Amino acid sequence: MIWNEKAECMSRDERMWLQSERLKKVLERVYFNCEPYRKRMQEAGVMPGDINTIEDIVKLPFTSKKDLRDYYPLGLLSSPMSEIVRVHASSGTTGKPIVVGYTRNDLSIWKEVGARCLSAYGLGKNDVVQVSYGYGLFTGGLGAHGAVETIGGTVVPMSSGNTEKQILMMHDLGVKALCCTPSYALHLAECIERSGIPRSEFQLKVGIFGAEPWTEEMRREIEQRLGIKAFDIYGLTEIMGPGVGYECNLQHGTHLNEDHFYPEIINPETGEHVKPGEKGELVFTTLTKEGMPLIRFRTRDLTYLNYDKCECGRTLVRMAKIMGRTDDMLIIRGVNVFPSQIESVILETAEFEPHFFITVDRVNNTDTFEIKVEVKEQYYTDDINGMIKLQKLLAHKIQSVVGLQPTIRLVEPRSLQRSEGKEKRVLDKRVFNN
Ligand code: DLL
Repeated sequence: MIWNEKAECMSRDERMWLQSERLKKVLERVYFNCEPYRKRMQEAGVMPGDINTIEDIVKLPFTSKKDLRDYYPLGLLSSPMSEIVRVHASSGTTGKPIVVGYTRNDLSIWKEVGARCLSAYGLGKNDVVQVSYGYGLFTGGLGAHGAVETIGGTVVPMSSGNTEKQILMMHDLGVKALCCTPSYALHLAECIERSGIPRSEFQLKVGIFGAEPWTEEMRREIEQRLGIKAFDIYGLTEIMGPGVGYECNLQHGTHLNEDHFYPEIINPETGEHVKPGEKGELVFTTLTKEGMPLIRFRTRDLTYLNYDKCECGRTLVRMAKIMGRTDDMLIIRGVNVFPSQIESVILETAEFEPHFFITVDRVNNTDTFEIKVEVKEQYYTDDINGMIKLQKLLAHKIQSVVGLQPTIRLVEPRSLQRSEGKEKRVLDKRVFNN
């Protein structure tokens, strides 16, 4: 189902024209209403009048997370505070969070793009949707909530945590779709398996998963364990929250709502555009936001774009699954390692549960690289030789993918901590030791 056929299926020329018009408007807004943006543009020697088409966007300076921190909490607003009806904040683990303000119109655009997502997943007014993203400053809960109400579905506003009650509500209310992080979905699947309630008693058919990177292997694992079809939803606090992008039924990439959020892919080192289809850092310009529009915001997410028309009929550009963030990448003994690579290998190997934890440290001037991983019940034995074999198997597989031999520590099933929101899978002790 397509929620807004005009917006989602318009020709590329028509969309570029729309993007150009919207870009000019948003530039006027930031230039005349937001001092830091005006200064930045003046320093770069570019005035709103110098921008005529969307392709001129490359003349504009980037905005970074650091800018948002420097102007904490709301120094980058382009609307008076009296127009701001809500704030959200990112879940930054260090220092101050990033705070974003939304006007009433921003919230209605958020609902519109959210409705596009849910319709693409085949949901409508007869469906019960459980929102298990956290409610509060995090955009997940309230963002998904607004989308469900917009399509006229029935929202079960669970927020995160209290897994037993989550399962009770899901079961008793005939929930059809579940919104949460992929890691929490996996935890819920495990708890449902252990509850003994037959899966046939649940109506669950659709998973709406995002807020953290997840691999195709993880998708298959969750789909199989919950008996559902799992869809990607993408978003970030600074730009809007969940609804910036979504998968259609064909699942050949995540469609970006580029009539509202204009994407570019740059080489993170040089800031230049990469060749079409090449991987790099995703950058967004909000074309319609009023509260806190951002121009060429560097997300740090790594992906590539595909502009071919999708067979679903949508012409919205498709983004490949996020493979990680520039700041997620571990450099261990000079080798680049992404946690998503480890996830793929572990999920492809039948003997292991999809739960692992990476610890990196530096001992005697050499990086250490350890992976704790849960062994499946049926493979977990007292037989030391059997366990050593498993260790070697995994160390070898990981080495062949990332080019580096980790130390594998096998642990019992269900012994690693489960997450209710975004999973934390890496501890880089070098950061603290330096
Ligand atoms: O995670 C917004 C969100 C909530 C998206 C619920 C989807 C569902 P932040 O906390 O600001 O906002 O984190 C944004 O999370 O830059 C990505 O690195 C990552 N991320 C979000 N969605 C996906 C996804 C929310 N579908 C950051 N796949 C982003 C991979 C994702 N990574």
